[in-house]
Amino acid sequence: MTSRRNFLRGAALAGSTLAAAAVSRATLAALPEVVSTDKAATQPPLVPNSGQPYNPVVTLNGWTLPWRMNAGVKEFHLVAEPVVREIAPGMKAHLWGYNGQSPGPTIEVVEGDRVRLFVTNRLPEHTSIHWHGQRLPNGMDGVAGLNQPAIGVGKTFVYEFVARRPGTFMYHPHADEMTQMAMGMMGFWVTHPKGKHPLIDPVDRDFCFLLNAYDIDPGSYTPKIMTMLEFNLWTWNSRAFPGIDPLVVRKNDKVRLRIGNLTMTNHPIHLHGHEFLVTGTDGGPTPKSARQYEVTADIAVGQMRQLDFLADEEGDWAFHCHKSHHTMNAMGHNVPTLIGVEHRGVARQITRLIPDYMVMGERGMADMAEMEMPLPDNTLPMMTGTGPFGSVEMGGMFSMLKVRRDQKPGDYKDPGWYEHPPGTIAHEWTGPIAEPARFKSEGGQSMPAQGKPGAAEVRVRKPKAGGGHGH
Ligand SMILES: [Cu+2]
Repeated sequence: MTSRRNFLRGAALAGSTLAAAAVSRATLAALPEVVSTDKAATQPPLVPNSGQPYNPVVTLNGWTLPWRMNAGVKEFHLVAEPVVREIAPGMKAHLWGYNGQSPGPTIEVVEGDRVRLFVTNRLPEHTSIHWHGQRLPNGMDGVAGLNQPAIGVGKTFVYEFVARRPGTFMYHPHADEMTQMAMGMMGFWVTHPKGKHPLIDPVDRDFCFLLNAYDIDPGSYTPKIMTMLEFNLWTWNSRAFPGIDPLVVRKNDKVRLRIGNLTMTNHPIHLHGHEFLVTGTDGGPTPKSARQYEVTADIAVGQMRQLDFLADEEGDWAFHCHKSHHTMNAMGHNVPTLIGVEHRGVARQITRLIPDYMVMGERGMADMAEMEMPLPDNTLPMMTGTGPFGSVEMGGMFSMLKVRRDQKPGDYKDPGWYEHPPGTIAHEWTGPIAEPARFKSEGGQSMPAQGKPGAAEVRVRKPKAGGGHGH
């Protein structure tokens, strides 16, 4: 962050102190300096130091690309290149991205801005960039072969257009998309309205992230690019819980969430404790008459959604994809359901042949979260996040909305776990428990048994009292 701020400040300083016009013309004729980061932490919002003012977005586990003004044009420089991305502590992936990270940095502009984007290709194959959702001249749309020749290895292309409508957009290659998007090439784009907009309310905190997915075999680093549906890492901005930062807000903040989906399936994104309005879609702001309160927004492949809400309930609220497989990290999916199967004896026999054989799932999968299992190097536990009351039994597309009354405006630091007011936590009941009884209308008694269970009858196996976690 500091280095990028310094770059901007440095650039402004150079313009003011070097009087010779020839020098600045020479400087501006060159490509904008490449700004890059190797960090996966959420960077503070980039407050604009030129052009129209706006409340900048916070890119979850990401950052915003600085620009320079060149004769009234906002100039950005994206570099497509191989990157190393930490998916979560304990696992790094070899991806392709932009300016040191996957996803690439967020591009943030104002409606009516003329934007010039230099794109340098440092990949081992050609690429292009499509500015997903934008109104622009056809030749700037970025489909290699259709709208432009592909950007060859080592080449730099220039895109230039006016950001005509405000809203939430994405960018991604439109050349060998299957490979390049499976490798993590994508980024976010936000166009703020110029001035007051009848359908876009100002907010206190504006978060954005992309839904993406990878198929990386346990113990390896590079995504499999042929995978169509069976991805094993479900990520937000190429991070999996507990690597995804919480969304930290101040109580009674107006909050906006901008989410784009560049995976191969839809994601019902679910927020606890609050209702939101879908205030924007792919086409821009939603008419007020068409908005309704929701707690889950399904975001289809290739879509962007903008969700607004008032954060008026304090606490640590879960925020996640509601497809329960998407809140899991890498695992083998070909695991039979073993709930209720006593297989310790079998396991003992197998362990003689295969020393590392693991028994899993006898009582459900929750045991997995607490097991200290040996994992291959560079592999995340399947569900691994821990909260103040123990394992959260989640991975993947999961984070938290942390609402605090004493969070300072503009402060995004994690405030730690919520301290519940006395008497507001669900707790174990220790009083008397009545015997189960039938409703009177059903005869007031159990059904009489119809003979003995047959040999093939399914029987309920209940865990022994107190024997829940014998590890
Ligand atoms: Cu999902």
